[in-house]
Amino acid sequence: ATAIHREAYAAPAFWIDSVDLTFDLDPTKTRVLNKMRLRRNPDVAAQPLRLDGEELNLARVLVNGGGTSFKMDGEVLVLENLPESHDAFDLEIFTTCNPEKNTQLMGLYVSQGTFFTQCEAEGFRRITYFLDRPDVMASYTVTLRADKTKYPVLLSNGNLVEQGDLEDGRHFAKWVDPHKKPCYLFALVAGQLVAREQRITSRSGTEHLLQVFVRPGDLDKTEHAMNSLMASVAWDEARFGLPLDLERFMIVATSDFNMGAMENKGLNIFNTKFVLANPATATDTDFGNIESVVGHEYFHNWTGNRITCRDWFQLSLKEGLTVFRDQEFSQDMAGIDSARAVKRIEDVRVLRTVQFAEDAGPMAHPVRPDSYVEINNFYTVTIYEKGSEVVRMMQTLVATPTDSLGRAGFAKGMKLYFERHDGQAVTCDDFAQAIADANPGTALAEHLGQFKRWYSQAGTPRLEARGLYNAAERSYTLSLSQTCPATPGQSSKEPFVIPVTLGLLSRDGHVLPLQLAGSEDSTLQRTLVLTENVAHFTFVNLDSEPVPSLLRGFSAPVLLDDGLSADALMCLLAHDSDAFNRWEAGQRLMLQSAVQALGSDADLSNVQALSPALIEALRQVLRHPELDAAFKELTLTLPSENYIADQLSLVDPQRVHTLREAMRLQLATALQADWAWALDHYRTPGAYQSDATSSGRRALRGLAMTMLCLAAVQQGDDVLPGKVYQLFKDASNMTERFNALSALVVSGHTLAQDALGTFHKLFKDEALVIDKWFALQGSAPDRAGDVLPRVRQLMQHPDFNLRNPNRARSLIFSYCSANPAAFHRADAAGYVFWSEQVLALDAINPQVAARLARAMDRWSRLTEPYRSAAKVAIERVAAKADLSNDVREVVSRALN
Ligand code: BAL
Ligand code: ZN
Repeated sequence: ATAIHREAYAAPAFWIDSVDLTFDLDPTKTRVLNKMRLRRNPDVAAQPLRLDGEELNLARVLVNGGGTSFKMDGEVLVLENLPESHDAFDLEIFTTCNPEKNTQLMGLYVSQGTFFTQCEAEGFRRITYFLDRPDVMASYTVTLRADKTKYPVLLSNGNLVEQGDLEDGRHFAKWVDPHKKPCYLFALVAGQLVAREQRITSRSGTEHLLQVFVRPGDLDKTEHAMNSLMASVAWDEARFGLPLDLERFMIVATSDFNMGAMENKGLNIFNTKFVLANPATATDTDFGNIESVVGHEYFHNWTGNRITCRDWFQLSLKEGLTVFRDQEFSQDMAGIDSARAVKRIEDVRVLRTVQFAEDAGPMAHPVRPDSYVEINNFYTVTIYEKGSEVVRMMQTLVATPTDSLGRAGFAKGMKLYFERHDGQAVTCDDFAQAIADANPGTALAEHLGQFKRWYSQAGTPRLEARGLYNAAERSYTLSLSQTCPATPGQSSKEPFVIPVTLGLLSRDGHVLPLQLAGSEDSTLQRTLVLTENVAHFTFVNLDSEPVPSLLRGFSAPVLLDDGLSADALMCLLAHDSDAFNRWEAGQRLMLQSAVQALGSDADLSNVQALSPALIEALRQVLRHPELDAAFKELTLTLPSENYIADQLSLVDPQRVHTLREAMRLQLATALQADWAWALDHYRTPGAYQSDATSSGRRALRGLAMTMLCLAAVQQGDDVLPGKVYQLFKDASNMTERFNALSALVVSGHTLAQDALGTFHKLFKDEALVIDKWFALQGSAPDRAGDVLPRVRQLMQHPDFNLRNPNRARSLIFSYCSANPAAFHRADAAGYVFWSEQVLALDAINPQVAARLARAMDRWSRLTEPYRSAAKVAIERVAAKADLSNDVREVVSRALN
């Protein structure tokens, strides 16, 4: 397969103005009649029409109603003898396809007897021949015909304009989408579904119908998704003035889906995981995820659908922006400031553990990549989460004295973006230009050209900060410098524009005013903008040496090295008014303890890596009368094994695991009485509520249960685990039940097996809960090398199904990607398992296989014997002749 390059972009030689599609839906042979109206693009030299297609059976091609000659170039349909004039002409193509055989879940497929589609990025070509590229935007009319008993519900994009019965027990529905769209936003659904419906009136007074379609029996799990959808509609209108532009907005859930969800115009298709929830089956995390994914897909209606991407290199134009919007939405929904901070911490934790690792590995790529082999491989945390950080920095950089967060300026920029580009397919440059042009005189406008390096340069910049206090001058000079490591294809980097939001504290924790030398203004917090490799900022009128609180709220996606002492970090942990940095201080202290212990020759299983002072500081947080439970849970959770490993140049996963387990046990036993207090103090009596405060209480109780079980197992005490087992059995909601189950499994108590059996019996008909059951076992601590045999055994379980992406992810990915010490075995058996599963999945679903392939991204930093064994396993996959482009690209990059 050859790489596609961003620089090679050329406008299409033809435009498609309208498409009229008729589907005769049949699981094994669906007939698709595609009538298009096309015209030559006058700006492009005359050339043949080349239509993309994949796994289609072509029956007929007519031009203006008559036969025409055509040829095939691979799977591309080439038409050379088209009318030469620039007038529009009709092209009719008749094809068939086999949805039941479509295990890739791209294009038209069948899931549990219902037809679904997935077209982004290049799935429409598996439905009909087309110019399958996002800059070709057409009007769609869609007629669906199918057996009325088997497929009573027939849905497509836009508005239902006609429906009725046909002969032989069949019926039809005709849909017209009033908005032009690229084909990746096309969707159809046909099957036995029921809907929760809600009529709403927008701020401007227009009426809309909202529908959430699910399988019969799942209706009692749709209330939260509907509430989230209504909240999303209201939020986008209130915050950005963006209303719902359709009479009807539909969400349909399917249990077979490659991604989380898909923003097809007016007909979002969702993985059930992000729709179905009730207190008995879904955790607080599920409730939160549903709110954010429903928001995300809905917000795409403007950022993605009304304005779309010119080409797939611009993917972050819609994804980074829409993630930013869904993160802001979730923060606004959380309400109180402390809950907003918790959401921010959670988002940053994902960015730093997953995206920073991507930036440091073989798949590193810029937010706007320069080339790809398979676009499906580029739906990454870099495009999404780092892309969101780039948008967030733009907001920060358009701040003014009267709009300190930049929200008003950013909203102005969005308005200009829509004024300029509504209905168009554009680039990341167009977006950045609009935000900057709407905010003249701001840092973004001043540095726009340089700022856009965040789009073009891969890698995580390192920001070094050092402060020097001058007692005689009562001044403090902060020196900031930046570097960025080389990434594949980019050996040297130019400096980035880095917004550094900071505050200063006195050693005893008081807020100090910030006054830059030469300025009269004094504030409690400000944002410095670093544009050079090195810059110095001097603050005056300081009576003592301050403790700097840098990069507040994680104001830029960089690795910060501030050289702060443990004492200074203790001060921030106890006093910082910025909740993010308060949490970060605790994480840094734990990380420092871990790195120090790993660098020593100590027996890691018995090492007391956390200092008494740090334990005491963490106790103060846990017992704090004012801090929220959610914040406490985050602060008392150790950095993950993967994140600890990321700080090391050479990684021995077993040593990292042993050390983190020892640290956790230390925290469990040293604070045992405090954990018992927390478990009791944070009960949430009464009916289940999914709000931030209640969820936080449950999260902290969950951590307390795990810590108490760990301590109990160590001490040979069965009473406490018995109590947790009782909590498991008596729980009135899934969060509490799963937390209790997880505490037993994680601590390795003998009651765990019994609890797992009970859990399966209770929820055997709830697919999403059974996914949790598999995932918990795949990610369980490996005490005797028994996790892999257990995973292999679970693959034989009647409930396991490799074809279902959720199930494959729950067991196989949990083991390979989220359980490093069980996966990196000295006997290489984990790697053998990985290579077998990548190959098995590749034959079914290359997209899912390529995701699993990435579990080996960090192989070259492993110590021996892991490193060599990992390489052998990757080479074994790479040696397979008929590998998909998806997997081939990942393993080739890993070996390069
Ligand atoms: N566009 C693919 C799914 C999503 O990001 O919403
Ligand atoms: Zn998206």
